[in-house]
Amino acid sequence: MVIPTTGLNNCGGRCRLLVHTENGAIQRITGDPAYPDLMPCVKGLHYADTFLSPERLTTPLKRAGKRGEGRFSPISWDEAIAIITREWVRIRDAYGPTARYVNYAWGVSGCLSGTSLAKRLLRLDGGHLDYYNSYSTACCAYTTPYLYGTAESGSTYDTLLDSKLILLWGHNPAETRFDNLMYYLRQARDRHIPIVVIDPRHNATAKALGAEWIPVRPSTDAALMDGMAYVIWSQQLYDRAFLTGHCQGFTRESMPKGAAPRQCYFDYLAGTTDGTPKTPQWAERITGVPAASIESLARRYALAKPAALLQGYGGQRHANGEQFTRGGIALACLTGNVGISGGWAAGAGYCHASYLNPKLPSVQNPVQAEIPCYAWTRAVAAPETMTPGEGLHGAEALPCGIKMLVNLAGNALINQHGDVNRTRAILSDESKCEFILCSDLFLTPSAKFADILLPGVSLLECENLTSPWEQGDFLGFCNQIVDPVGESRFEYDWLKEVARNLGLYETFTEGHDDYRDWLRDVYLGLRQQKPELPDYEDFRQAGIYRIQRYEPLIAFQSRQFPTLSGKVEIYSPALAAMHDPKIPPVPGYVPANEGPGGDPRYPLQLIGWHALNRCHSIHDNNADFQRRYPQQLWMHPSDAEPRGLSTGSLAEIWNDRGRVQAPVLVTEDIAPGAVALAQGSWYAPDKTGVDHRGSINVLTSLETTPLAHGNGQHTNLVEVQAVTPPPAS
Ligand SMILES: Nc1nc2c(c(=O)[nH]1)N[C@H]1C(S)=C(S)[C@@H](COP(=O)(O)OP(=O)(O)OC[C@H]3O[C@@H](n4cnc5c(=O)[nH]c(N)nc54)[C@H](O)[C@@H]3O)O[C@H]1N2
Ligand SMILES: Nc1nc2c(c(=O)[nH]1)N[C@H]1C(S)=C(S)[C@@H](COP(=O)(O)OP(=O)(O)OC[C@H]3O[C@@H](n4cnc5c(=O)[nH]c(N)nc54)[C@H](O)[C@@H]3O)O[C@H]1N2
Ligand SMILES: [Mo]
Repeated sequence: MVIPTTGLNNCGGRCRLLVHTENGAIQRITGDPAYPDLMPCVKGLHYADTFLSPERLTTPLKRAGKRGEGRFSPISWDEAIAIITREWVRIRDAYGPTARYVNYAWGVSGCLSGTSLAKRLLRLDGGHLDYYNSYSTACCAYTTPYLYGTAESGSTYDTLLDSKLILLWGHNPAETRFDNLMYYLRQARDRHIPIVVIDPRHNATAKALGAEWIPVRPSTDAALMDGMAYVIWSQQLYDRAFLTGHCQGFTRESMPKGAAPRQCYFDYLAGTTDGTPKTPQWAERITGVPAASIESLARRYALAKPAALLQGYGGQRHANGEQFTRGGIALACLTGNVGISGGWAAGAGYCHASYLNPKLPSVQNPVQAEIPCYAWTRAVAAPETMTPGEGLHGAEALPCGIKMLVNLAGNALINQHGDVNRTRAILSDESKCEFILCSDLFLTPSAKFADILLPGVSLLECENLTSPWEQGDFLGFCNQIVDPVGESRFEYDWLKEVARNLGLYETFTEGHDDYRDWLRDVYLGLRQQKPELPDYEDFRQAGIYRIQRYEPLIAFQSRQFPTLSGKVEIYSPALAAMHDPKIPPVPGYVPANEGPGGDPRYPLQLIGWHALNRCHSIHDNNADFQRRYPQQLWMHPSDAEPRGLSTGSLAEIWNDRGRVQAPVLVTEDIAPGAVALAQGSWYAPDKTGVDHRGSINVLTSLETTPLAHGNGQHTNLVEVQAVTPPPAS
């Protein structure tokens, strides 16, 4: 039998999968040539190996040792549900609903997820502290609206085929996917559209497309953008009509009332007020990109109209990620590449064209307070410091700290969050957070910190509705292929029992005893909006529905910008009013604390990236993948040689926050002074606390970014040295 289904993890795509079974057992998973833009990568092809492994959790577990030790005793579902209900109510009554928090977790990125269901139940029961932002796009999604009035600055990727030059800036879709972006980039390459990749690493996309690579020092992109803008301004290559017609603050004449004319972007470039012209030579000293390359790139970008500058999220997951976003938008506007096919407006680049978002009816949260998602550890450890200035929304202060953490299908309690050693200390203190509830497939580094750990079902064991990761023209269906492993349960099936104990069964389920009934009703609701959708049974069998009459969408084609001024706010009065030197009124480079040269003890800049072989931490325990894709520290020969390191040497990488070990890959594919470890490998400390899997978050910082209060997890200073092998015994 061949059963069609779709991926459900947060991996940058929702691939079309064909699961081949014999007598109910999975033989293999393949792609479907009928959907060439939705072909799976190595992860999708190996879901059965990863998810149906003998390491699966099979029963509910209750913590037996100290929190975080990873010792548990099996308990029955009834017992687990009774404990959950008791803690849920106890914490609500003792501390109020704001003490309950559902952590960022995207292991299940479909219509029904444990996370969205738990929030639903908490809201029906008095509410919970919520979060805003994401670990993905904190800086770009928060900052883009200051300039454009919206984060929807992306067009559909098919429009890239009208480009004459494509810049991929901190973007690596050959590994991160971004829906069907590579499908169009490959076509662009075949049409000889030049493509340039700007990244500290010669990334897989540059290699796959044979693109030009411009290595840049991490966290310095905004200086490179300034240098390019300087060339375009001083050589008068800019689009005067777009600038004067649609933008505020490039020139003195277009400054808003009340702002000093010399605060404009061109004066910043000229160095009128700070005495530093942002010349390519200036930018070279900061970024490591030769001035001649900067000038050439600027000229090519300004002259090749239309040209597309796409920003990935890698450049903004930095301590000064807001400025990366603003600099990209400034260049797109400067060259008039906004609102035209083949151009690209830069910034967050969201594009929800033709998008059908299958969702449960929403329930208002009685609690107004929201924290930035990256600040949850602060809300546990030092809630009194969580103020509006620190990003608290909807309240002046928190009435108390987080006392109950619900973490369902997520590994961001430990592995995906920053500063693992600090986070571990916070979570280990049972007087702070009193109850931690997790549901996962495996005993992950986060799951080890659970008080109650529940076995979830994988995407092969349940149904769900899916939609594109970010943009696309289809609705997908996740079909159940095999029975749940052991006693594992889909989150709905125990949450509805907690609801029953709370006297909320009817309101929680609205008559849907089976979660599949919700899926059907959500689908039928969408069908009312889009009557072209097929009958539900036909849709399930097909596993996908492609929307008819799909139109390419070009962001800002109408040249309307939903800002206060109606113009693109290159000069932002709202940001100017903050008087924060880290968020200047116009775009521009702001050095990161842990930028190049920031600390003589730690001369190397460490970045992470999302590698093909994992979806965040998922698949890291797949033994076959471990052999095929070893975790390695990328290092330039000029940094490796003086440290006596060669490919295969075991290195220790450290800073004040911790130590990790990983084998080295000496390569010219990374900028000198930068080192890189793929994010997501499972934190594996020894007794002294040194991690042995190259788990990058041991080294990352919990510091939040100045405007968005986001995660700068790619900004880290470290030192590296060879680990002397232990003497042979
Ligand atoms: N295989 C795989 N794909 C994924 C995911 C996954 O875990 N695995 N996760 C998905 C999710 S949830 C997200 S949010 C996205 C993430 O998408 P991104 O955030 O775009 O992915 P990253 O790999 O972190 O960064 C993209 C590139 O930016 C580069 N980079 C890092 N620092 C800098 C810098 O300072 N300047 C510049 N110019 N470049 C820099 C990295 O080397 C990398 O090649 O990916 C999605 N796709
Ligand atoms: N240093 C650094 N840290 C990062 C990033 C980075 O670039 N650098 N990227 C950040 C980004 S963009 C993101 S989105 C976050 C991701 O953070 P998370 O969403 O927490 O990451 P995942 O590793 O995808 O966690 C998913 C968990 O769900 C489990 N799981 C998978 N399928 C199922 C299922 O069907 N049911 C249940 N119950 N469990 C399931 C998996 O075993 C896994 O433990 O990480 C962030 N962390
Ligand atoms: Mo993400």
